[in-house]
Amino acid sequence: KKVCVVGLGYIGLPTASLLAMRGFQVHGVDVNIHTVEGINQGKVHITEPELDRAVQSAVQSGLLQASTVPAEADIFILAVPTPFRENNRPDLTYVEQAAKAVIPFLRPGNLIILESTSPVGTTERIADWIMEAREDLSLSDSLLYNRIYISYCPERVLPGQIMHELVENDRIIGGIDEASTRWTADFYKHFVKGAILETNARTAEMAKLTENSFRDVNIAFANELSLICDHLDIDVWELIRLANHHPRVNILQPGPGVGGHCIAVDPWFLVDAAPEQAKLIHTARIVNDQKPRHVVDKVLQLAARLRSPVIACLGLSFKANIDDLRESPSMAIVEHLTKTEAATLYVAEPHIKQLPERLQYENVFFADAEEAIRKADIVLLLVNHEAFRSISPDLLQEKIVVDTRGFFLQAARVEVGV
Ligand code: SAJ
Repeated sequence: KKVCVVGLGYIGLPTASLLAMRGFQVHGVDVNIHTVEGINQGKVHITEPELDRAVQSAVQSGLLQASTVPAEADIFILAVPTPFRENNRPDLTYVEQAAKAVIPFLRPGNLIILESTSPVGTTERIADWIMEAREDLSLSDSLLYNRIYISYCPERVLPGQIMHELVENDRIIGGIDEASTRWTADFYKHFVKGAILETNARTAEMAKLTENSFRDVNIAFANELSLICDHLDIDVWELIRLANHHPRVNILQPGPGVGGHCIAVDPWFLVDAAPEQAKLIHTARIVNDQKPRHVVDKVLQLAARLRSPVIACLGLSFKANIDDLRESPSMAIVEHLTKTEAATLYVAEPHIKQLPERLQYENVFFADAEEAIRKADIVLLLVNHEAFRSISPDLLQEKIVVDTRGFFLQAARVEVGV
């Protein structure tokens, strides 16, 4: 069977290479010509463990090729981004463009699967777009000779563990009808070891939004606790560790805020769809979005007590052990501190090679972690990278430590644990 994967990003490219490794003929599509040319040479534009080897062997085997235009296939997978606009409303432009790009290539019997995180009702809209454009196709089982099948199957992989989770995670599949669900489930069984859970398209769409909102609300709870503890002079990390000994309590970890392209975005899709009902989810978003501001205020208060303060900022990525700086609260915090010109900053981020352009100011220097700490009065830990584990606790003596992740807790004299 031939599969056409539209969108060769964090989800599409791993999926395309995995399918090729399972023997499918895969035609990958991306609007970015550099991405396409790179992939055709076996090169990968994304940092993700094991992905480069998978793409290389898929391209070498001849089963994966990339292009800027779709081609005829049996199955089409749409894996494009669904960002949100300034007003917190979902932006379906890429999904619409991807769907409309494949419509001319559809033949009776084809299956279209949407994997992009999408507002409830998007899969049905794709069906409408197809029916508007192609009178020769139908969605009815009674017209089997020209029917096509459409499903939603949300991706659930965690950046940093994509190749593993793509195979091992359970998957939810919701078709626009039972025949679509069944065919999609049969297809995923070729490469997914986890359970395949069948439902309808709207429930599957809602499930994805629910999963990320669940995590956002729970992180907001932890972040709110960190604010309360700061106010009441209690160590939030010790508090959470103790509370989690209760058999039915499992509190997540506070941090500098919530980043990434999913958890800080998806809850807005629910708020947008049901503003009257989604009150808790909305508030959680606000709590998490305000956390970086709180960290900045805390650090500025401490810096104001010093003459020509120097701050070591440890970590820029949106979470541990990755190099992704997009939508990173740590990045936002450092950028803000930079602009206030209240201190000299030494920034350490072991996963990148140089200071990002946005931080290139006279008062900001790129350094390794230990050098940054040596130079600093205040040490601001933003990301719990494994690479920071080797930092000697002695270095932190006499420093003011603002540990947004509770990382140095055991090792240092932690003055503030925001
Ligand atoms: N974070 C905390 N405290 C925690 C856990 C996370 O502050 O206790 C922060 C992280 O530092 C990061 C943000 O939350 O800034 C999100 O990180 P994450 O590791 O929780 O999630 P993502 O965004 O990398 O991936 C999520 C996953 N969803 C869930 O765990 C429910 C992943 O499975 C999804 O596939 C992905 O979103 C997606 O694409 O939707």
